[in-house]
Amino acid sequence: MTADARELAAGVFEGDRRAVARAITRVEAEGPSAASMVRAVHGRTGRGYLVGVTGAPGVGKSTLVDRLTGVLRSRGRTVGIVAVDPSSPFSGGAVLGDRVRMQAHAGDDGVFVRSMASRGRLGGLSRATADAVLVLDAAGFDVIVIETVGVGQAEVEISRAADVTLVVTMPGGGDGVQALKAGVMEIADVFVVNKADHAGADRTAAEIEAVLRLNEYGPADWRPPVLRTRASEGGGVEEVAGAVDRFRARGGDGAARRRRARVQARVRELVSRRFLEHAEHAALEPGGFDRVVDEVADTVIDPYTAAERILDLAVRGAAAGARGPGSRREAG
Ligand SMILES: Nc1nc2c(ncn2[C@@H]2O[C@H](COP(=O)(O)OP(=O)(O)OP(=O)(O)O)[C@@H](O)[C@H]2O)c(=O)[nH]1
Ligand SMILES: [Mg+2]
Repeated sequence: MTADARELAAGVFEGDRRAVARAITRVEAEGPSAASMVRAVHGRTGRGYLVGVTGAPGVGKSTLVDRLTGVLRSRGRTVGIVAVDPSSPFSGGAVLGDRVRMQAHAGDDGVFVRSMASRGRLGGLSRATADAVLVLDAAGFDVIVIETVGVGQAEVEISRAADVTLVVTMPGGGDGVQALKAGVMEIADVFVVNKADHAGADRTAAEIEAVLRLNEYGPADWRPPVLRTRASEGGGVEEVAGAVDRFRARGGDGAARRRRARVQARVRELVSRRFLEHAEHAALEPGGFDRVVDEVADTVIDPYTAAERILDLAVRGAAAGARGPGSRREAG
């Protein structure tokens, strides 16, 4: 951990907004400074409650998050928000839109909003988002909201990583349930049918209820409620906050298990990434990885043999590195 990161972390622990912003910028970047930053703050994490909000573009997630933030603030809770700006062409203006909406909380030290762009770097997005959440957690925010568009697997994964997941939809075209992408239905702890001022909200809610009756989604001790909101006026948002509280307050070890699954997934992901980096760039001689790939492309060897060979070389290289310095690149 660098002295630099430690100093920044001290600012984060005090809730210094500039330090929080700079720390998030660090974790957004790929490379050793992100790891160093996380190392510096991680001991202070684990207290914030993580609320994932996902749904198709334009259903009103940001509007809902804004209103929910208002409700939480009125109860004295502080709120950190990470909004993942999708690479989807539907939502080009999301970042600006979020900023404008969040003006309602401008000047409120109890609210911190950060937008992250997913464009062109889906691979590192979930890591960067998870690390930004850790920074906000270490800064002492009571609730941390993660808004993602439920379009890609990475975005869905990000929401799944929360303590509670809200799936937002809206009435439309009589295909409310079809509009929920496969994989999104399963992760919802709370369903929100927003834009309930539009026609068809009751029908959409009924369709979701019907699907829920036929399937065993989510934790065994919890039946996901289907709530209707009019986020632009704040209608129904108190009920959403209430559902989150009830989910949080329920007994059992569900919350601990989810948390454990979350950190397990993170550690696994980091190990795979690091291992691949090591195999590609450090364990084999320069160009070695590409040469193995060439052999597969030329059908000299098959992909399984290639993987075995690389694994073998990488593990042997790592073992040699563990015995003495100099034979392997230092990991960040
Ligand atoms: N009629 C109606 N419009 C709403 C409601 N909630 C949000 N909107 C509008 O729907 C539009 C999209 O709202 P956003 O909150 O930006 O939706 P989003 O899901 O965050 O959108 P992306 O982040 O771009 O995916 C905006 O014009 C909102 O004003 C509602 O309850 N009723
Ligand atoms: Mg939004």
